[in-house]
Amino acid sequence: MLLTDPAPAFSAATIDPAFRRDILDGLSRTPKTTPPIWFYDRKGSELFEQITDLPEYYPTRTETALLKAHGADFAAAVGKGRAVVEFGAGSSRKTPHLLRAIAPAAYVPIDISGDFLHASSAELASAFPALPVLPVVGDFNGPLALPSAIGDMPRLGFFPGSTIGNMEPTAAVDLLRAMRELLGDGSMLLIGMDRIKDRDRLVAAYDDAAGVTAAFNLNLIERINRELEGDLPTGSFAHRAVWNDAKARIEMHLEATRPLHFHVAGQCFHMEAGETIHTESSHKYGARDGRLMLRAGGWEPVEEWTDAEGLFGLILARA
Ligand code: AVJ
Repeated sequence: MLLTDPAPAFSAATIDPAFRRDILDGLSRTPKTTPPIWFYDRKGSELFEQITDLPEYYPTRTETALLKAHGADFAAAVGKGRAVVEFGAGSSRKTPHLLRAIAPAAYVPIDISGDFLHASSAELASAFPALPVLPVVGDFNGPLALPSAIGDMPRLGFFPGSTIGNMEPTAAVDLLRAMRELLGDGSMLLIGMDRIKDRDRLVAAYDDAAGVTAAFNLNLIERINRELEGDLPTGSFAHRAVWNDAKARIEMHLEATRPLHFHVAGQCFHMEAGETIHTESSHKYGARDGRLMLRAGGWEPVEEWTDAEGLFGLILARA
């Protein structure tokens, strides 16, 4: 059964002040950097879904295979009757495998993209008619409240996709601590973390032949133009994906292909030819790095699963 929240705070017609602030701040910095959460408007969320089906983008299919293969392990380790709280639920396509395995008492998907969240929650609720589905529209990087309907059920946080990799290590540890606070004593966390691997394989996953990731990156410019009265010349930006070995991360940039002058929300900006807007970092982890980061964030690793090639890790931890 689907039990929904009040309507999202901002309709398409109003300027979201947080989006405005983040973009103006980010474009005023040197180098220019924008937070990746703003990729996920409706079109961005749909493009991300397309990314997950690309032959080059191994994380989703590898993690989904792990979730399918280890259901009995999860059930044994977490028990029944938990409230599953998913951070950044998106389309929730991986979630049915987990829900089928552990028979939870409630499911709380949290996502920043409200219309997308409600559509996928409705779908999930019809696939699991007896399960209370309680979507929360919000940014899990800020303060959040869990629905009161889950009462004092023990919680299992679910944070798949290596979304944690979008964060700088300090912010990632802060987020893990905040999750520990939110979920409470006795909670557990199942988290996906993408592994360090061959550089060419990593770069290809973020610069696919079909150009879907390029469209996903460039959609940010279209969104700024549409929602923040911008006049950025979409055709004068190129998608770049680079491996930063010192920081063990893939970076996505939007590179100005000529000198540019443009406006956003009444402010003027300038870019040199070749200058970039750094739009996303996707950190990758060595075989035991994830466990160390979890411990720094207040979680004790219980078990870790990986595929035969060691492409992706799924770690279960307890509070
Ligand atoms: C959803 C943040 C895990 O970093 O791999 C995919 C986003 N960006 N292709 C990732 C993304 C470009 C994705 N995360």
